[in-house]
Amino acid sequence: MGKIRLAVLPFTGMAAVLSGCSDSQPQGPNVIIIYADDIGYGDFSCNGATAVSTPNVDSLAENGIRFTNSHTTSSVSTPSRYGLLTGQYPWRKEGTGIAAGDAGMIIRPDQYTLADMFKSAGYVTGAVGKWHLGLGDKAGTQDWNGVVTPALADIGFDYSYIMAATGDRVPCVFIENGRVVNLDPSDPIQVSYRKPFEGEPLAKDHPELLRILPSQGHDQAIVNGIPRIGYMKGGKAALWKDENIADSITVKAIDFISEHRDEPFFLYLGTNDIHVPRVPHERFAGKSGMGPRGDALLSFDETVGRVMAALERLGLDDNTLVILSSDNGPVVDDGYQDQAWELLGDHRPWGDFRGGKYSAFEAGTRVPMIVRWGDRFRGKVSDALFSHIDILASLASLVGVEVPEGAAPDSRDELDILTGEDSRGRDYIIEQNVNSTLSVMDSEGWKYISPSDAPAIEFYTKMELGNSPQGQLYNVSSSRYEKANLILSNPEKAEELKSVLEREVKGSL
Ligand code: NG6
Ligand code: CA
Repeated sequence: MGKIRLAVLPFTGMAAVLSGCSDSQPQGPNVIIIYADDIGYGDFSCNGATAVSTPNVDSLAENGIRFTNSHTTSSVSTPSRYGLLTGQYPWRKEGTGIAAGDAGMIIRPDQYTLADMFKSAGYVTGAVGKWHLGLGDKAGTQDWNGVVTPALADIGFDYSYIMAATGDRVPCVFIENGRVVNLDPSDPIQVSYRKPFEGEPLAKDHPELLRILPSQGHDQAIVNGIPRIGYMKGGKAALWKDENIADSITVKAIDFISEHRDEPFFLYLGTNDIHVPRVPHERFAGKSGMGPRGDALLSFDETVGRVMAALERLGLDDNTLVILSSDNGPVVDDGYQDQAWELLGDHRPWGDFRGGKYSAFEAGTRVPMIVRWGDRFRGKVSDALFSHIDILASLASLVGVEVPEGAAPDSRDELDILTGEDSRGRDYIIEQNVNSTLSVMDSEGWKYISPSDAPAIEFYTKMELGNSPQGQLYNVSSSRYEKANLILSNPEKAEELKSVLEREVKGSL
């Protein structure tokens, strides 16, 4: 269990915090989670990238703690975000796989969330950017032309400005507090994941209408000349322009911060960068020399710089805890012909690790993570084993909230890891790949991957999924690249980890 280290926390009302009395007077810093999409461990220059430069992320790292052993719960977005926001492992709950753009709300209003936790501490809460956890009661029943409900307000967010799912899934619009932004009532929106709309050209039949061709899937609706997943019609004035998505998200995030500068706030900022389709603004197009994937990294870096500059301008930088991380590991070609492989050169988005997005191998879930809180942690590097599942309970500890019985069942208070004081970290973490193969890793880097008959490699993305009909054992500390399966030479370790996993699946440890 993490303990609050009084020395680093500038609380004024410590007694109230320690007694768990938190409703009346909010304590603790503002908190911003910048959650990147599909950015890999090796994508930032502070983590060793040389082909691309991310100065704003690097500066965050120099002034904070750079974590080398931090993991998402899952190697794709929806389950990973579910784990972060609820503190429950996504594999415990049905329907947490990659969500369609018309999926119903996966986190139900009665479920406790990270936003609820902050609200109970008296914070104003906001979510800006990528959502991808469903909206409305049931799939396909959302009123895109009225108010979409239930929505984020029902799970603890006072304010939201979001993309329903991903850049490559319809509806291609922003939704602010449940209403589609800029919607012209005389041009209503229709959305379907079942059947096309009459009169709407489809990407699969009209390649001549496309600015970017799909490499896999992405052959349904055409929006802004870009092929998408799902069908939509209407809502022309409301459609986002892909080039401007990063700016819209950044501006709304900064507006939220500025509006709430005088009260404690929590902001969940999910960037669209660097998910496909990668269509960066002209400020970045062609600038990385690595094609759209590299350009999107520059765009992400700028978002980080603008948010940090805003905090400084508003005098909030010393009292705001910023956590920067990513929802899953990297992917190169993720379904569009954007020359990502051709232009990758020597860049290794996965760092020294094997696999990537979708994978049970390390690069699927081992993501970059930086924590900055003013100058408190300046220049630290932490190799402690950490999982995003613990962010909820750790931040609850930070702001003095007692998580209600039964809520966030898998989340533990590991604030000591987040503040850099515990350099060893968790005993074990549990991870999940795209087909729900579970792995367990301990603080010495021993990692066991459960047997699975699912494919070993995803054909189109060329991603190794880490599946094998035999159990796998690696030591990621001695050899970061999971190559030699050690299960036969060290069956005891494999058994130990397997039983940890079995116990965790049954309940919690
Ligand atoms: C896949 C999509 C991929 C991406 C992913 C979700 C195809 C062929 N591939 O199904 O492009 O959208 O889902 O990514 O459609 S995530 O980061 O949001 O989990
Ligand atoms: Ca993702």
